[in-house]
Amino acid sequence: MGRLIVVSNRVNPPADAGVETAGGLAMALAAALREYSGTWFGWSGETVETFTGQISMQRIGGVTVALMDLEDQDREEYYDGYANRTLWPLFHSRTDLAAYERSFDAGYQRVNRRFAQTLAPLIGPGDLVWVHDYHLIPLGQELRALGVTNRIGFFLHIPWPGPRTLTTLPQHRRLVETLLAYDLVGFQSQDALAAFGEYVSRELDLTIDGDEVVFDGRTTRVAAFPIGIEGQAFAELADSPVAAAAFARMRQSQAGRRMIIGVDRLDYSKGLEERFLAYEQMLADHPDLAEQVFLLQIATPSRDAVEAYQEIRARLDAISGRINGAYATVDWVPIRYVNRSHRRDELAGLYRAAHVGLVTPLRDGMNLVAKEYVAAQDPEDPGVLILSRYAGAAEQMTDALIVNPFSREDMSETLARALAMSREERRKRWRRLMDGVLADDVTAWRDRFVRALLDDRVTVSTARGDRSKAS
Ligand code: ADQ
Repeated sequence: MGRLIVVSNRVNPPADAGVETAGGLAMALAAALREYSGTWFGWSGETVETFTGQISMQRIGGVTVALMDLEDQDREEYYDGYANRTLWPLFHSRTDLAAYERSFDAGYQRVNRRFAQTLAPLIGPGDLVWVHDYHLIPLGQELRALGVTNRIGFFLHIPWPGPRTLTTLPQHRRLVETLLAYDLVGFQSQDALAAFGEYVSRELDLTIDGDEVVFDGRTTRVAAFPIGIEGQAFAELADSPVAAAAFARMRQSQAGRRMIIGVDRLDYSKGLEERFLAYEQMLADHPDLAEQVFLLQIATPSRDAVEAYQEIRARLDAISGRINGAYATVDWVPIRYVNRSHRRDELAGLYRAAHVGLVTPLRDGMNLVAKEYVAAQDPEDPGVLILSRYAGAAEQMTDALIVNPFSREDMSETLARALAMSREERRKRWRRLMDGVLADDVTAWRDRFVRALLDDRVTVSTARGDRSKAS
């Protein structure tokens, strides 16, 4: 094969010494690119007055990075607009927050065309193109329109909505048809794949035969490729000096109390409001637990330009303040709510110091925090993972305590159960979870996708216990 060209909205290769801060996805894609001597192409995050299509090439952490600038209007209509205010809420089943504006749609099409025009000259014979996420769904079709015949794959990091939800989008049909210009389309979960299948059958009158769907004379292969983390490396990070220091500092400040941890981007899909209220419910239902536990919620603000994010932030400030006001004593604060971002090794130490990992999104493509929490645990004395049934990760991580994030009662009772769980049961559950995190890691994910894109007829279904042979 030729080179691997990865395309995503933003490009985030780890710097050489970036082990502490770069995310698992960035590390894995960077590793893939090094192996295939590839290129990572995307938006620089910068804007210029008039789009030029000029590419700035750099080598960062052993990876070739190709960046282009966009215009202010592109940022508003394509990024803040169609990506963050239309597709993100819609694909997370929040039609109440989804804005359907014609200018957003036009901006989305324009920027995808700009990506295609700028990228096409970089693609050589035999190169594989791997496009990432909802910002760039039409990119494959735009490249085809420019005559690119290479194999092009697409991976969706977020959920696929149910057909009724998706049809609220005025351009739903066009959007899905553009997806069928790819050779391979990957989803995070069987649930997302099934929802996609339902849509194409209902709205396009197409059937997925095995893992193939034919549209307009072209065959697209569709499958679930659950993403993983660098399990082994993250476990090692939890043993690093920075992690050990964070762990020790935390344990000291805990004063014998048990800690529940939540780590999320500050986003309405993560169920933070419901989580705070369920924790409050637990304090009300189990007065014996007062002063025995506390919740550390780390929530890094994101997408501040979008109003819905300002609103959720204000609501969380208010709810955490109210709960702390109602329950705190002179030497105990029930919720420690932190808006800072943390180094990855520090985060690993904090995960390890927590008796319970509370991961309760209302909708989530996968959720990597659940996997990081497991990887960071002390094998001798691991904590308990509580996981939303609506996270893609719930399909694989069946040894977690699975909850309904919309039910305060369920979450409150599950928290009490987790806090009381015997060490024996914790170890048993953790071992099985950890085996999964190590086996289905980010390298396995990447290799499976790239092999499938090369049309190597190998295992593509990776839901645990469902390793069926394709074709
Ligand atoms: P996200 O919605 O960003 O990702 P998630 O999978 O949980 O959600 O990944 C978040 C990452 O950011 C984790 O690696 C976490 O450690 C890190 N992080 C969060 N808060 C942090 C903080 N305060 N400091 C430092 N690091 C922090 C999208 C989809 C997910 C999907 C991923 C990958 O929404 O469903 O799992 O992509 O495909």
